[in-house]
Amino acid sequence: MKTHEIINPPNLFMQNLLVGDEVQKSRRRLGDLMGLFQDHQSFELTSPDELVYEVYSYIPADEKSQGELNFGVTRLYPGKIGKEYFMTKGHFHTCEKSTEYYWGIEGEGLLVLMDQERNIRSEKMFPGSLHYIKAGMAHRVVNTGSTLLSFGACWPSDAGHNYDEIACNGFSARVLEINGLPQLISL
Ligand code: PAN
Ligand code: ZN
Repeated sequence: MKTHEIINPPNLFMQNLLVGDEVQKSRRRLGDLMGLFQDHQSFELTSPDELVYEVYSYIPADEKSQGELNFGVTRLYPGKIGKEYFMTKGHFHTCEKSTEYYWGIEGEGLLVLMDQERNIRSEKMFPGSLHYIKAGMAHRVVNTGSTLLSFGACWPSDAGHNYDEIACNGFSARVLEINGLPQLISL
């Protein structure tokens, strides 16, 4: 008879947050998001220090490793620039075959997806919503609520993030508050 060792896994995912020394943190403030929002005049009136979102990531393997997975939690704060809600930068994955899961933890918002032909679709996000992001789809999250929007993500370690395409050409639709309601408007 052989007794196997029972391992304690990293205790990182606590109360829907990622915490611990192995967790990488990044913050995006308004000053990091120049050019993202449509209304440049309103943007100029804001403080560049205002926090828009923070990303907590657990990246256990090298970015070039195949078959490995990363895990993250993003906390996107409520707010607007003019009529446009706070949102993540959004990106395509560099490896076009890479897929990803997002899931809603707290708050409400929209996941905006765009294919390479710039066709748009959007899914509501709420606690418990599950989103399978297919290969080749750019993805961005918009907080349409008045409270924090928190969501989880799981993506291949070798996916890579292509922000340039979105920085240059944007998404082909924006989420704006019109008559008090979020609307997805094609440009
Ligand atoms: C997520 C995103 C995170 C922040 O972990 O990186 O929500 O959004 P941006 O990267 O667009 O600023 C993910 O999609 N990883 O692949
Ligand atoms: Zn991604």
